[in-house]
Amino acid sequence: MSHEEFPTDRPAVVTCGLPYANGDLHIGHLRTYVGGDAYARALQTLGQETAFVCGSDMHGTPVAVNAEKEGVTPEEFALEWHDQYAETFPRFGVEFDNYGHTHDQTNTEMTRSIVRALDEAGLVYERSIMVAYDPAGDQYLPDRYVEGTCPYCGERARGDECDEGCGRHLEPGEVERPVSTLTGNPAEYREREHRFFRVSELQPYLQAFIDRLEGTANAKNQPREWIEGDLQDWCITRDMDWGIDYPDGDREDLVLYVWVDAPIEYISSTKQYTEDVGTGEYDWTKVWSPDSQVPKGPDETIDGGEIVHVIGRDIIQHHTVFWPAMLRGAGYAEPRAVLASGFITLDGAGFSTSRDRAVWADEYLDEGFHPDPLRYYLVSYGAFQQDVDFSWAKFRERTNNELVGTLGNFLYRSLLFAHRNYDGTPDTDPTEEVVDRIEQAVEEFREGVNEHSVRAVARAATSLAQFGNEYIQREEPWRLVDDDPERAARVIRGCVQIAKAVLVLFAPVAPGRCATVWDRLNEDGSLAGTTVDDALEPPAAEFDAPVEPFETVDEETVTELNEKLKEQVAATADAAADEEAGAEADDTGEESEKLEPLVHERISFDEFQALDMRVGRVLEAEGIDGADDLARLIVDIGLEERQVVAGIKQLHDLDALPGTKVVLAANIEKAELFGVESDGMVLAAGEEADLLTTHDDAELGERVR
Ligand code: B3M
Ligand code: ZN
Repeated sequence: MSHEEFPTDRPAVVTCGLPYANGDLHIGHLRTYVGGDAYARALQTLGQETAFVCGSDMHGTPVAVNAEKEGVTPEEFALEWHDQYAETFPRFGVEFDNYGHTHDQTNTEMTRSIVRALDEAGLVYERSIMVAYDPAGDQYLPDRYVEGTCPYCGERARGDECDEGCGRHLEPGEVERPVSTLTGNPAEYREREHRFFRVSELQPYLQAFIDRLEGTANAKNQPREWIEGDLQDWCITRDMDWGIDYPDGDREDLVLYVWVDAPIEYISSTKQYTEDVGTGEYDWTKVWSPDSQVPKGPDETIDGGEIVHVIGRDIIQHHTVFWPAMLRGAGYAEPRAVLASGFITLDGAGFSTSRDRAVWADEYLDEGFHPDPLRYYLVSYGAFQQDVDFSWAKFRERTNNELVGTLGNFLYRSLLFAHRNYDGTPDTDPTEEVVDRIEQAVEEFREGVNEHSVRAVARAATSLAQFGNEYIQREEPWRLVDDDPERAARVIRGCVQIAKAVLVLFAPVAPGRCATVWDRLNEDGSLAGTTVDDALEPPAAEFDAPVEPFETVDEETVTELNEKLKEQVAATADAAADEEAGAEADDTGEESEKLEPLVHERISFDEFQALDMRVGRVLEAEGIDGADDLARLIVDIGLEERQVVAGIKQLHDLDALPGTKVVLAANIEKAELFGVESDGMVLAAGEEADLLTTHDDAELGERVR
């Protein structure tokens, strides 16, 4: 790795977080893949030697749990999804140089050799820990087989991840009040011997590493809290059958934790790429520097290529703490940059695969849309690390205004004018103003890549097209052709050059449509092989009539698609209700598996009275930055106003909340979540956080008994 500006003379690899091979992809999933693809293409456009790799994540409980539901083996289940992903990505222009999977031989061997190396370096030890166990199901409950309460923030959490609260990785045994997701019964903790990776020993290294790391601000800043705090060792084994066996038959009863072998696929996939194209073309060892001597000083690095990881922001800790620790411990080069994307909401609320509240990847294409407008939306709507909302109305607005109105309009009108009046490029030079403006766009593109911003890369091209429109409008070549033909030719010569540059610079974002326009220009090579240097190379003297690169989306389509989404969600809700009704009819008097069991321990009336609950009214509601689910509310409880934090960000329309009457537990201990003090708790029922209210005219501040 270097910290030189891109392009450098080392090979680069761009990777994307591996999708779990466990279900359909929706357009929310595509953000990191499209972002990674656009970034890898932009590096290549700068002339940087780059491989773009990924693979399916086949192991772990996310796959095992879903396979079990379908009644098939995890291997069959995961391979089927793997094949589907391998087909789907290219349909969105996401073209990996290699797309492997974590269960293949390359990754199995690579994983074992890395774990062995960590072991040999004295970084692995065994210790006894408490792991969740389901006595009714008679099995251990790793990761997603158990749920409970996060010990750090008090939110509901999965066994290995506080997915609804603070986002931390949780170690086995950490989740409080564990419940088995298999049977719904409370789980017990039992003692087991597991293997641990001494991450704590690498603390000085990780501190130096995080100072060097480039990428989005969230990836550089969030890990400090973990690295500089009490860095815990990491349990790298699980009580499961599905996964990569612990090497050398050492612990036959355990497999490696999925987060050990998953990132190693980044290396394996790069290696497979080299095996495919040969070391002369791309050498994975120059990137990852396997089996290097580990330097002593934390500031000394292992020499390697430019490794860039593109991920979702929920897996920052894995990529900036555990992964670099594994690489260092085993003697591999470290990542140069981590780009962590924000999440995507749909019409202001979260995607929900179980409720079919999603725009599925296939569905988008089946509607007849080209992938490029979606790529543009995903790349340019917000900064990469920001959360972004998708709606069909906004999709239409951006497609029509920016892609059709600015880019498409400029490319089509200028190239058509050139073709009709000059059969192609007029035989003269562009003005200095035009050349300078193209150079400026190339510079903005280069800066965008070096700032790890795909959005800035997109903007370099769109603002150049905007300039093109202004230029042609100002110069009015259609008037000049008769009055001042020489000047008209120069203007159009400039426009063709701008169009060529726009295509080169916009291709990372919209590779398909840009290539279609490019192919009409009679250029020698393909657009994918061009670099920024080609932006100022003279265009071909003759070329064909252009095609319109982008199509407008009409209003009726948006209305239809919104209706369809509503129907989809309602149909799934009806099906779920039918299923529930059926289950109730079959009910033999046992408690429903979906409901938490009743608490049998009784409390006294006095204890109940100790809880001070008041009628309140929401005055303000806003999402808390950086927290997926939390919102900050100001609630008027008659006697005073209270600020409270509630886990309702994804479940309610926050803008519509002010004015709503709620019930607030007023004497609960204060807490601080994401730096926001919570002074009280609003009461809500169930997973959807149905807010409790009063139905007559109870006044603000009245007590609830
Ligand atoms: N398979 C998916 C996720 O947690 C997980 C990523 C692995 S990246 C090495 O987003
Ligand atoms: Zn938490």
